[in-house]
Amino acid sequence: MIRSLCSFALIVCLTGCAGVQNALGGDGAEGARFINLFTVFTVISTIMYLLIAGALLFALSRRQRPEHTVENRRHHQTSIIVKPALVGWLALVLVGLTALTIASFFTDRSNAADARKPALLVKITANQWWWDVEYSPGNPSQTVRTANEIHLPLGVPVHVRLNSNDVIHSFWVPNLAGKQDLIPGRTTDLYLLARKAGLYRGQCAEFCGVQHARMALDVTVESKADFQRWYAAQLKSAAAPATPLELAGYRYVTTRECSACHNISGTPAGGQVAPDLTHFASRRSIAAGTLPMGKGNLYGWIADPQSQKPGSHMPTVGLEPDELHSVVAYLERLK
Ligand SMILES: [Cu+2]
Repeated sequence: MIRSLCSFALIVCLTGCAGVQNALGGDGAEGARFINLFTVFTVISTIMYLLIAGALLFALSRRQRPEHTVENRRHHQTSIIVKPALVGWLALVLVGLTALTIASFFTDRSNAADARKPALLVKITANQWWWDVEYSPGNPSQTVRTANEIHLPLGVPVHVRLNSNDVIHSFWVPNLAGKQDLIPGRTTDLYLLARKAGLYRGQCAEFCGVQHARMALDVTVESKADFQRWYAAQLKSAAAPATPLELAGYRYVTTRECSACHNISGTPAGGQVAPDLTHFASRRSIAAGTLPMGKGNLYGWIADPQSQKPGSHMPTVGLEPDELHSVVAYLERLK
């Protein structure tokens, strides 16, 4: 009952964090365990606080009584150390601290158990200000590369291997688990076990430059069958252009400035320093969560990325209107 009330009060207090980016969501195994631990800490700390406040008020109320002379108080001070109340209080503190230690220990143990048998390896490399994502099952022909999104199969333990290409970032999907830093030159690890299907939002949680706030990650947790379908689609090469306009866009994107930075599998575009665009239009957002995926936003982003995300490494190329139309048409084809 107390636990439910505390959880409810916290949720009401933190409604600003509700939804797809909610540290109290408990939609991942680790996240749920941390909420339980947080609840235990809150309840025990609250009880301790109320007891201390009560004892203080009690002492103050007695102090104001006229019969409590200085001499009487001295007598009380020397005798109080043997009073049962003090022994009881020390025992309560000991029990409280022991309970907190045990709860922390078992939470850590359970998290470590999840990490023993991961069924999937996802390599995530942070860049200013986007996420490079690679699914590496061990067989190069089965490797999938995408950007600014991850898909996770429901109930499957996933090993996320983290690196950074420039500065320190932090990977955080609040609904699923805690934060983990991405450090240049050093690999760090995180284990995710999603327990509820849905769409979530990850966010870089370490200030990493002027566009730190626009470094988000779309997370889709889906059934194993849906995940396999998505994975199979991602393994395919990019869709071929189907109309003259798309063909013009294909020619521009794969032979001009775009191809120097972006990779599109099955085409001459093989750049490796910007997000992979092979299935770009299947994603939910543009530029690491900066804009929702859609024709209007695509026009705005490609025509003038610096006005949407100042400081981004995506340059303003200066396309002619007909070039812009064709590039947008081709990119929309990359489902
Ligand atoms: Cu960052």
